[in-house]
Amino acid sequence: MLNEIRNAVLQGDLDAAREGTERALAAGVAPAEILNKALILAMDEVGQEYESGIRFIPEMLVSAEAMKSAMTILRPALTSAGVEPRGRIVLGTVEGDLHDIGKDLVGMMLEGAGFEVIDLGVEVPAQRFVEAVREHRPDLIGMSALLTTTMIHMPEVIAALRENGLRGGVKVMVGGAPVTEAYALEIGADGFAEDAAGVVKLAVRLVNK
Ligand code: B1M
Repeated sequence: MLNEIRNAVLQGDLDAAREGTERALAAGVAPAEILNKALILAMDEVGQEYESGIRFIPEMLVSAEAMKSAMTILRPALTSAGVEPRGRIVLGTVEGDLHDIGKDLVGMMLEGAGFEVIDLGVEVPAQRFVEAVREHRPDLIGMSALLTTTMIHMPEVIAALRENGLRGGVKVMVGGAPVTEAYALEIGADGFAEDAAGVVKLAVRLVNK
């Protein structure tokens, strides 16, 4: 049964992923088993295949959608079983920037890896990140920027967190096409990831630090 769900996610079959999850829950399989041994396992494979060039972005997106479809069934069961997420992440595309395809993919992969993702959407001003950190107390924040003219808002968010005494309690990840490792270092972020597979590894590393 777990293998069926895993295959459904790998193949990007939304109905099979959801129905397989329903069947497994009805048969008494523990929600955490379904999450760890089918869904997260499949998304790990998706990430590895993307890194090796076997899978491309559209295929990664359909698998992430299948994972999301299964999660609509699994999430209430996980909550009532008291399964803790791996960590909580506030995610958004920075001020002035409305590109959200990459950010959404990053969010889906993080959810697929067992993180709780609070997605603030696009064109998110620094103050909104600050409010979200106050409200949700995340372990991490993730900022995405696709424009050279908007990535400059990333250090503003970091400065605003610092000014509000919140920087110490949250790790900051940045990414997006124009963003580099060197830029992340320069602005005092805690990490940079090039793509959605890399961001999962980064998030796991940062929450375990
Ligand atoms: Co725009 N756009 N766009 N655009 N657009 C780019 C980014 C551009 C490179 C195109 C070009 O000129 N060749 C260029 C930027 C140039 C620059 O600044 N260097 C550009 C421009 C100029 C603009 C406008 C200014 C155009 C105009 O109006 N004159 C305008 C700006 C609007 C605004 O934001 N205020 C604009 C508008 C748009 C559309 C609305 C038409 C549309 C966006 C639709 C949407 O997102 N809902 C759009 C699109 C689609 C693109 C391109 C073609 C594709 C972007 C994309 O979705 N890629 C893009 C050119 C290109 O990249 N080939 C372009 C697929 C996506 C999966 O990849 O977003 O890179 P990506 O995300 C990756 C990684 O970057 C990384 O992981 C993701 C998955 O692997 N990543 C992270 C992303 N966020 C991360 C966060 C992390 C870690 C990793 O940690 C938190």
